[in-house]
Amino acid sequence: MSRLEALNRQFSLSGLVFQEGPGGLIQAIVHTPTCSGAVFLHGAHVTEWTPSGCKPVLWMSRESQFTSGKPIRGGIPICFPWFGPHPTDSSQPAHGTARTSEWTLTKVEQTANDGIAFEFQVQLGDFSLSYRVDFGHTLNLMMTVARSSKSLTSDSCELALHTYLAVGDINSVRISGLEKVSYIDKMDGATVKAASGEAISFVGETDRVYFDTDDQCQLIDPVLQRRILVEKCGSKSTVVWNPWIAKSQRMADFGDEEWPGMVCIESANVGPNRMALGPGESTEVAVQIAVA
Ligand code: TA6
Repeated sequence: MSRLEALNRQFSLSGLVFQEGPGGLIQAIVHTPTCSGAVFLHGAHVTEWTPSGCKPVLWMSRESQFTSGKPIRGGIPICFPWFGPHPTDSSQPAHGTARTSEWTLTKVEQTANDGIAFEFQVQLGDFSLSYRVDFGHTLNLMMTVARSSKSLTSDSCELALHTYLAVGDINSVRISGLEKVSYIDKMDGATVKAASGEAISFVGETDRVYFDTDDQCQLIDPVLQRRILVEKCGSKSTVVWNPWIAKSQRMADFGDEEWPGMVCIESANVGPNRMALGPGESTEVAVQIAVA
C-alpha cells in the first residue's frame, strides 16, 4: 500500500482527500460546506483557505517551489526556531528548519462547525512542536512549542506563522490595529520607530516587526471589498511585509509582477519577543483568521 493510500485509509473523512500535489509532495485537500483548504505534510504548510462564498484568503506564488528541503512560497510558512537569517551561522536556512521539515500527521477530525482539523508534530532538536490547523468558516491555528524535560539548559527560540494574505491591490489596502505600536523598521537599518498613530499603507517595500503587541489586525481591502481579521493569543509580535518591486525581482520563487497581490501579516514571537523555554516548559500561540 502506498503512503497516499495509507493516509486516505487511516484518515478517511467526507470532504477530505490526500493526494500528490506539485513536486510529488503529499497534500490534504479539504472541501466542506464551510470552506475549502489545503495543507502539505511538508512543513505542515497551509497553502489554501477559502471560506464558502469568499475569494481565496491566502496568497500563493505561481513561482513557488515544491521540493523537499525548500520552502513553499505563500500560504502560511512556519518560521522556527529562528526568524530571518540564523543569528550566527550564515550556512543555515533563513527562517529556521520547521518549514522544510516533514511533519507527522497525528490526527484528523471533523469539527463542530462543519470543518476539518489536522494535528501535526515535529521534533527539532530539544524542541517539539505540536500544530493544530482547523479549517472552517474561520481558520484557526494553534502552535505549542515544548522544550524537552531532558534539556540541561534553557534556550530561546523564535516563532512566526508567516501568513501571506491575498489582496486586490497593495496600493489601496490598509492595515488597522497597530496604530499605537512601536516597530522595528527593517527597511531603515532595523531602527525602532515610534507608533505612527495611523493605519498602515504601502508605498514601497515594507518590512516591519511590531513588538509587545497582542492587538488584532484588520486588513481593509477596497478592491476585493472585504476585511480580513487576524486575531492572536500568545503572540507578542506582528510582522508586516510586502517585498514591492526590486525584492520581488530578486526572489526566484516570487513572480516579478506578483507583489501587488499580497501582504504578510505574521503572528509571531521574534526579536524582543523571542521565547525563552526551560527544561519541560512550553508555550502556545493561537491565531484566528476570519473574513468580515
Ligand atoms: O517576514 C518578512 C521577512 O523576514 C522578509 O525580510 C523576507 O525575507 C520574508 O520574510 C521572506 O523570507 P523568505 O526566507 O521566505 O524569502
